[in-house]
Amino acid sequence: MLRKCLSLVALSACLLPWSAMADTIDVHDAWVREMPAVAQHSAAYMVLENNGEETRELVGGSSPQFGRVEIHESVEEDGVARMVKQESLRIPAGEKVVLEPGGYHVMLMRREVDALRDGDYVDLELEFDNGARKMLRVPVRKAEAGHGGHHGGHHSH
Ligand SMILES: [Cu+2]
Repeated sequence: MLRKCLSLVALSACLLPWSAMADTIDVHDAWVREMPAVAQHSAAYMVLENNGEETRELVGGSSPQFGRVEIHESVEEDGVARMVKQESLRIPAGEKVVLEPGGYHVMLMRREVDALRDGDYVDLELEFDNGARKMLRVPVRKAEAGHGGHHGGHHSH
């Protein structure tokens, strides 16, 4: 039984009853930026809300559609936008952290499927510091006009 369990899910999920794993993070308004056909990377945005009584940290993620998932923050230095990888993202108890264009985002790297279009979905698993994992089915959308951002690259129109 244990061996079978190990092969299916992470160790932490096997050893803790599901009640103890009850995660206190709610995800709202998640979306993935539509990518140009040639792009290998995109980003997921969302609001993470901590309804628990302890600070939680988002420590990573994975997606079957991408080779690598990282937590990034977009920063601007001397007028140049760039992204800084974060080891984790703190979500204090009772607070919300907003991941949005120009700020924090879940970076989706090395696309392994066909181009993702408005209306498609990205399966994204988020990992937290207490071992909790959260599976999300995140819709792909065109970036809103006016949200310039730096992920989209050059548009042809
Ligand atoms: Cu990024």
